[in-house]
Amino acid sequence: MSVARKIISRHTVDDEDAADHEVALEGDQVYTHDNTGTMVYLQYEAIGAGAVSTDEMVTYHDHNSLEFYDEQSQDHALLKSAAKKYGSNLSKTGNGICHQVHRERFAKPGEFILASDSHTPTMGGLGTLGIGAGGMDVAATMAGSPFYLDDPDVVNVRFTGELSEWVSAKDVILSILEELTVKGGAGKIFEFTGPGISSLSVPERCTICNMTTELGAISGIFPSDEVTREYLRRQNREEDWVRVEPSEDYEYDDQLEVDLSEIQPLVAEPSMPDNLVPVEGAAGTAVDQVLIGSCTNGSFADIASVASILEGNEVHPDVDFVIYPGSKQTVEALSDEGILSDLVSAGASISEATCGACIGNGHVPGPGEVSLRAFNRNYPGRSGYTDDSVYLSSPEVAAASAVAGEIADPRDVAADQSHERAPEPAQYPDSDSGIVYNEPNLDHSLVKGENIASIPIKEPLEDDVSVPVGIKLGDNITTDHLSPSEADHYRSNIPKLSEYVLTGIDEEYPERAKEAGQSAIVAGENYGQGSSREHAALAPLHLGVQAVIAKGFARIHKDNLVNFGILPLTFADDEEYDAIEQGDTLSIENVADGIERGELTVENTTSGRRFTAELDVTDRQKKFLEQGGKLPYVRSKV
Ligand code: MIC
Ligand code: SF4
Repeated sequence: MSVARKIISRHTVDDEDAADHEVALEGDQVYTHDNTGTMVYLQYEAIGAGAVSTDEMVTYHDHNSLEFYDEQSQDHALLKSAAKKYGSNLSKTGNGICHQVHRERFAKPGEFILASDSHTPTMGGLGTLGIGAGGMDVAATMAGSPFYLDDPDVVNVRFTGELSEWVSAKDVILSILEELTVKGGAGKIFEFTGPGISSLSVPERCTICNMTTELGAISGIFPSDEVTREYLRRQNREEDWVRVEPSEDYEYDDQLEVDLSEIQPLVAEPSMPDNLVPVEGAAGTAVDQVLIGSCTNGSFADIASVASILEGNEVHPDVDFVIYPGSKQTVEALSDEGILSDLVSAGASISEATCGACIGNGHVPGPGEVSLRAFNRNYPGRSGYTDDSVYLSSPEVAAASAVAGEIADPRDVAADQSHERAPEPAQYPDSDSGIVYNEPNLDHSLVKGENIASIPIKEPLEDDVSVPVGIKLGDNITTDHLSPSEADHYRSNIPKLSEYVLTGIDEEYPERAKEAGQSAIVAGENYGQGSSREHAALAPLHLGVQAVIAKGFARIHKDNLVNFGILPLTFADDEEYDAIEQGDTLSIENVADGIERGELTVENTTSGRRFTAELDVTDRQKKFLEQGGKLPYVRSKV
């Protein structure tokens, strides 16, 4: 078997509710954070379960750790109290980004981890299967329900050769993204093998797995080998190591060959991670701001590599250069090795270990400014400024550009510099001072400040639905469009959050949808790509959205729509998309019957056209749609 298949089969449980094409997986660990976690816990409370049932759970204060708004402090108070009540460990403000801290301190090879964040595949760098899901699905797994997954295709990416100087793991995944695009990974797990992997360290492997999310994939994974063992030894937890490798001559569902020595530095231009050009193509573009970090490039290795480019150089006077370390452990290691002071004296500024600017929390670029980021996403407006111009690259390209004041090739800027690829400290500092280990205490009360609204529960769908098209959208709509980062402080207050739905595209949409009472959304391919935030379903639900009719959906978002009772329909014939206009009235009769059959007839009463919309969901999910969501169903099971 492949590594992914081995882990899947070891975690598959018999479950009568799993469809034939699904696997029902039992989770070893779960984690959540301060952007999605309040909904996780409010739903967990509504389920009525006791202490968390997985072996380990961690709650991270990482996205909004800087607490710009008191609403975010209220979220933190709720999460702290919930972690104490239900028995989750808590990673405190400033301790670091969930995916980085989790791989440093908690993830174990061979295990299956579910978390309420789309970049959970980062765990694959350790030979751990990490999958991202919406908060309701994470709450269900905390309560002991399995996680249902469409049986994936496992695609083998076979690496040969070794990376050349100043080319890094980020360039590897960007080059795969260039080939496959942001929807190329749908329904797939990417498994990285071949002779080339022995030259890639665990932090480099994590960078590659992290951005399998941008491929739209379910996950990415490396084998757990001697490199993994060595990393865990440096983390003082070699006892967590087990070998997990694919069987020899295993035949994967698909295969890709990548010669690492041929990879060149790449840059993603605004505003999609697959809008890639070779660094020469973007070179010369003046930059106002350069940022390095996030769960993709915040490791010790990434930042030490930046320091070697800055050696003997200085940050350009016109550039703000900020480093966002991925964890407190990274800061401690950089400080122990004397790298921190080198960075600061060369002109870098060092942030608290947090997601920060990656989702528009700080360093929001101004009008006309160019921002270059060694992060993972440059969706429109994600930086916090609607008309932003954000480029993505490796930390090495970013550092060279910070020195040059314009996008530059590190092989030019650092031609005379000596460079060790992906350096690691002999031993990582293993102080857990940022982690609070909690035993469950069900007598504890949840702290709910005034911004913590109750979770919306949908009325079951009516049998005849007649609704206007509130908005017609194009391809690749992200959950950042649906639930914009500028409103992240309202993540626990869906009525407030709903005022921001799709405003980056059409400022009047929320008002229009509200006035209509009930409505539908029409969209193109890959609707709901990006983050796992179920708010991207909950906020439209609050505006009265009953159905989304699209050419295609991203996995996590489709599950989120079903979990909250919104119909995710696809056109049987994509040409029907062209015949619909915003404002047309769509009428669907016999909804219950259509849900059962997986096919609904839609009449556009404005144009007089009738067309077929397909509903590709399991029998279990049909029940959610009939009952108004997943919550009543899970509650009846625990
Ligand atoms: C993101 O990178 O978009 C986030 C913020 O981490 C999200 C989670 C969220 O929306 O809170 C993700 O990737 O799932
Ligand atoms: Fe945080 Fe950005 Fe990673 Fe999301 S992508 S978890 S916001 S660092």
